[in-house]
Amino acid sequence: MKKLLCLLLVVALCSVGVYLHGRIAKLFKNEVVVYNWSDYIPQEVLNDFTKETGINVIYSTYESNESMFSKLQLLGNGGHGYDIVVPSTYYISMLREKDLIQELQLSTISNIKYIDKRFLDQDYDKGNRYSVPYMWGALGILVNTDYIDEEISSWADLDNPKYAGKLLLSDDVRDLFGVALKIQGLSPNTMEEEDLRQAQIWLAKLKPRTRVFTTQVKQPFSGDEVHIGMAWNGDALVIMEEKPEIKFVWPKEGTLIWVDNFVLLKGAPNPDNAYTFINYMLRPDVAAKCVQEYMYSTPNTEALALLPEELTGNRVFMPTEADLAGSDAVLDVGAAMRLYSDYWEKLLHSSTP
Ligand code: N2P
Repeated sequence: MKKLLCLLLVVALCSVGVYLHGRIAKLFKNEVVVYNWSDYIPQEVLNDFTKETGINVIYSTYESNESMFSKLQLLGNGGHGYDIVVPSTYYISMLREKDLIQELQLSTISNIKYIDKRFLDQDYDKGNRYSVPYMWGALGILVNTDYIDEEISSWADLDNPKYAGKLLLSDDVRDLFGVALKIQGLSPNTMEEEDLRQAQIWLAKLKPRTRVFTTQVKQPFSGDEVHIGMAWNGDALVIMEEKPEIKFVWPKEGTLIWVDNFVLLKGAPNPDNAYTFINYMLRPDVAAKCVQEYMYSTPNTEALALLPEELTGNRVFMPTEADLAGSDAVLDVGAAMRLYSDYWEKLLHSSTP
């Protein structure tokens, strides 16, 4: 009997020990949980951040605003466990409406002073109450001149039966439909169903010739799986370094421009660490490192000053006003976003003619 009591006591003490260990570990867990676009922050930058601050970065990635948004909606404030996400401007108000993000204490993000005023206090987030810009870029046409002789200058040039099986189109819904709307003279921020129907007709014509719908363009282009297609300028520059026969074109109709931003989620488990992280990412040397790796442009003026002229003078990286003439910023279309998703689904499931 005595033996049994002793054994029970030992078991009880062990359980309490395990329980306390778990609680204490949780209490002292020093981390920040970041959910970001893939290929957007170099691992070295994350490691340096941990070295400097002692804060571990729990990092995971997504491929589109839509997948990030639906995941957050699905998990809700209580369940996502993330501190920071990096939506494009037009998703900031959508996240706000769903009550998924919280106001920032801008005083804790002192490095916001390095951000170009032209990127601050914009209509989509007056006073930057919820967001701080990270990087910006735009869509253009990537062409492998080893295979394609035609002069490419317009989005309409993608519509050529010669490119069947070698064409890549973006699966970023707003970019894809934005292009299809633009070449018909319609607004890429339209909220009209009829406009989207028109856009979808053009895309349905291209669909059977399309090798792949993706924003992950590096692999298909570097493996010569595709010869022409839509690509963001940063990815284009990375590919062109490896394959000089590939050229990037700013289409004459203009393009779609996006800016991605750090936001703090409601229910963020580590808000203080999140502020430290955002402030770190805005440090000019850190922002410059991110640019050098992924070749997207930065709104951080001090970071731009640290970059080589060879890059900042490159029009793929830093398009001129003329390159971007006729371009549009992608804007929040409110409830009409549903139409874009519906027509995208229709396009995906339409049978080929
Ligand atoms: C880089 C992320 C691009 C972000 N892969 C497009 N908004």
